[in-house]
Order: sequence, then C-alpha cells, then structure tokens
Amino acid sequence: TASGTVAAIDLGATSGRVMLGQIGPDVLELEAVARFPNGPVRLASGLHWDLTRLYAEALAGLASAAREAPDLASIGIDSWAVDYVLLRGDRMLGEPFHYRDERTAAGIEAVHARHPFADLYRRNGLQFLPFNTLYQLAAERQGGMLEVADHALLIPDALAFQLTGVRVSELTNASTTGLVRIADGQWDAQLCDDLGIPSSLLPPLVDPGERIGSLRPDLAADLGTSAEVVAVGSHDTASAVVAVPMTDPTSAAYISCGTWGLVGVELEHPVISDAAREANFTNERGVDGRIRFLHNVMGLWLLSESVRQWERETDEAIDLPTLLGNAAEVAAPAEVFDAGDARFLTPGDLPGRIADWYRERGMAPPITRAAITRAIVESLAEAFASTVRTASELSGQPVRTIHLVGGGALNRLLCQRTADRAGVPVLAGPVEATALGNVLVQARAVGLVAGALEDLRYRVVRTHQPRQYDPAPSSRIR
Ligand code: LFR
Repeated sequence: TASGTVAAIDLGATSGRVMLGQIGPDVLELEAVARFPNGPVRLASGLHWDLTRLYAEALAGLASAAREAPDLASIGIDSWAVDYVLLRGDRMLGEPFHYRDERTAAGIEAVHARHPFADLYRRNGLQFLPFNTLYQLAAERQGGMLEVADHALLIPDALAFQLTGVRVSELTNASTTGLVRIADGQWDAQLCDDLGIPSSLLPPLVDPGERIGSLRPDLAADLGTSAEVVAVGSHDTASAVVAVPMTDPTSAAYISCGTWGLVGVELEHPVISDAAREANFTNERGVDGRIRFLHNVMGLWLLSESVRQWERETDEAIDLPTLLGNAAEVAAPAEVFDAGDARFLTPGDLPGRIADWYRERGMAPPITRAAITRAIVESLAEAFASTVRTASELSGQPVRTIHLVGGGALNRLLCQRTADRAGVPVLAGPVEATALGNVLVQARAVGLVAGALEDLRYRVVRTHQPRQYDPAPSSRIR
C-alpha cells in the first residue's frame, strides 16, 4: 500500500481542530495544524453556533495543512450531529441554532401529535433526544423559516458546501435527523410530508467514502492545493467508532467520551424492539453499513460546564488535572446522581442543579469542588457501566471489554471507576479517535488503504496501544 497525507476537519462542541493525517504501510499519525475553541453564542434569537468563524478557522487550518503537505490528497469534515443551516440559494439564513437551545418544545409537541414516539421509533430507530433535527425543523416551520429556505444542510455538509459549492447529505449524520428510514437508509418523504417539512430541503444522500467535490477554484488557488473534499463518517461519533481498536466487535462495547458519552455496541442490523425503545437506545448508521446501537449519556459536559460555572464565579482559571487529582483523594458519594436527568442539558449553573438533585431526595449534596467533581465522575462511570449492560442485554451481544475513546480516555479516575462499576476491563484510547476515523475513511477513498472496516481498525490497533484499566477485585457493583 501507498503513503500519503489527508486533512481532517473535526469540530467538537467545545473545540475544533484541523489534523494532518499521515498514512503509510505502518504509519497512522496525526498532527494538529490548527486548534480553536468552540461554544454557544447567545443571540437575541437564542443559542447559536458561530459557524462563520468555525469556517474561517478551518480555512486557516487547511492553509497550514496545504503548506506542510503540498501533495495533500483530500479533505474530510466531521462534527457533532443534528444541527443544520438553512440556505436560500447560496446564502445562509443566519447562524445555525445550537442543539442546547430551548426552542424545540413546541416542535416536539407538533411532531408527536402526528407521529407518537413509538411510531417514529419504528420508522427511524432513533432514541428520543429533544433536539433531534425533526423537532428543530418542526419548530422552524412554526417560525415561518421553512417557507424562505430551499435547503437544509447539516454542519459538516454546510462546510463542505462552502468549500465546494456542492450540496449533499452524508448518511451517518443524516441518520441522526429522524428523517431517514431505518429500513432502507433513504429520506422518509412521507414523514416529511406529514410534518410539513418540505423534502426538497434535503439534498441527495452520500455514503462515507464518496467524493463530494473539488475545492471552489478561488479557494484552491488561495490554499495552494487541489485536494478533493471526500465524505467521511461526518457524524463525529461515526468517525470515532471507525477508530475504536476493537479486534472483535462482537464481544466489545465502546464509549466515545467527549462532551457526550456515546455508549453502545456495533451491530450488523438495527434493534428496534419495544425494550430498546423503552431504554431509549438509538440505531444510528455507521460507516460501511454498520449500526451504532447506543445511548447518549451526558458525558464530560457535566464537568466542563461545572468548571465554567466556577470560573464565572471566581474569575480564575481552573486546572483540570489538579481538580481531578483532588477528586481522586476525596470519598465517592454514598449515592450517585442520575447523569441522564434532562435538567442537566442546558448551559448555566450545573453544580447548583446537582445540589438540587440531592436535596430534592433529602440527601446532603457534595459541597467542595473536589467532592462535586468526584460525584460527577462516579455518576458518569455508573451511567456508562449500566448503559453498557443494557446495550449487551438488548442486543444479545456479550461484552468482554469496554473501549473508551475520545478526550475522556485522558481521565484516569473516570476510566478506572468505569471498569470498577462495570466489572469489565476498560481499554482507554485513542484520544483522537474521531480524527483518526475521519483520516482512515479518506485514506481508503483516495486509495492509500484498502479493505473492510476491520482492516481500517486494524491500522489503529497496530499503531495506537490503549491503556488498560482492570476492575478492582472487590468493587464490582451490580
Ligand atoms: C457527539 C454528538 C452525539 C450527538 C450530539 C449532538 O459529539 O455528535 O453523537 O448526539 O453530539 O449532536
């Protein structure tokens, strides 16, 4: 096989990066050529993303990438799911809403009045999340925006459009909208009609690995590259799952742990049983036709939003490693709180809401920052462990190891406590699984790597040794 270089644009809810990916027979290396912060911006209309700035940052990163790698073969883009930009012609109709914006309640009501959740689940196989795209679009409809727009593009597709002028909808991310049929992976035009969402808003679906287009000529000249834009698993979680170093996906679970903790297993076929629906498990599409059977656990958001609150209160920067070190020294709370409680979804005073959770149950809340941090870690670890158990029960698939990838793999206390509470070894890393998955799918598309998903994964197994956390013998909690 050949050697070459591709660029991955990977946008997370708290930061984005542009990575150069070097691929060779025994090489799979990432180099960050740009890193930039991301976060919500509160406008008069609600909580938004500053997509224009993210695009500018991505372009600057691509310029560095092209300077360093004049032979750059391709560019792939991934981000968080569900959010979208409305366009009229080439023009963006404002910055996209952030999924944590609270406007969707009316959208949920309107959708469920036509299609109760159980009916939706049979059609799209998706867990209920209040911000799924179909609820957001139903809310836009009530605001009259859908009459003005002629296209809706998910975030990575919107950036690909800015780079190429081509409008597509990449399937792994499209599968999070609620508007793709679980049965055949096509847009559900009937559902769109029922909900008053014009299906003409939705561009043609493409699979990961398909070419999207060449850079706009002015950009190609500015950036000094003729790299093509290629569809990857543009849902960040789909890219992350590509790079989970599972040697046997039929006996392992994964946790993709960043802002969210996406906890589940990889399957060949969806599970849309009543039990799966009641457990609120989702069937999102993965690369190469796999199903990501998983549940959203709140994730490191609980920690980062708490840290933000403390920083707001004291105007002092908090050092995360120190905070986690202190958390490891204090006792675990007698009771974990329910990390999945919907009250924790929105930005603001998280420590206050955690304290409320305990007080409402007549329990003393953790008081110090170390104790609150410990409570968060323990509650996440418990949610991770129990969600792994549920994934295994619902899918009938045994779980002998848990792979934890993403930023959470750096959090030793979280990895250890997840292993303890699950009673199964946790293999932590790679931290940059999402960017690696993005790079690998591009590498295959441009002919640098050949083979099935397992062959791509095997490249990660060979180059990125995970750190193993064994469950403490006495700590198995059932
Ligand atoms: C993770 C993620 C999750 C999705 C959430 C919101 O970054 O993409 O998979 O449920 O963000 O889009």
